[in-house]
Amino acid sequence: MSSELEKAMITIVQIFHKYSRDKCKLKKADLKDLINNEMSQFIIKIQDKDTLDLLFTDLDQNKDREIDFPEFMPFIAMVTSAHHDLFATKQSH
Ligand SMILES: [Ca+2]
Repeated sequence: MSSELEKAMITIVQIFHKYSRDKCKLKKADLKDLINNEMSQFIIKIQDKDTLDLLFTDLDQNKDREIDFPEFMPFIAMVTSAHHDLFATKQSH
């Protein structure tokens, strides 16, 4: 039986594949859907195109206009880290 952390890791993989489908890569619209549907509590919904373009360009390390899983993970790490900072701030008060 998987631990809570392992379940969380499996969920990340499953969510990535839900949006990347068979090609295992996220196009810009897929990334937007993933963020807006699955991360709306942690980050503000992406409304404008400029924000999405900036984020997408930042994550797309090899510039093939798609986000593969290794390119996606730093984004998860970044958002999780931001959540940790918020959590740590709340704990210290
Ligand atoms: Ca890429």
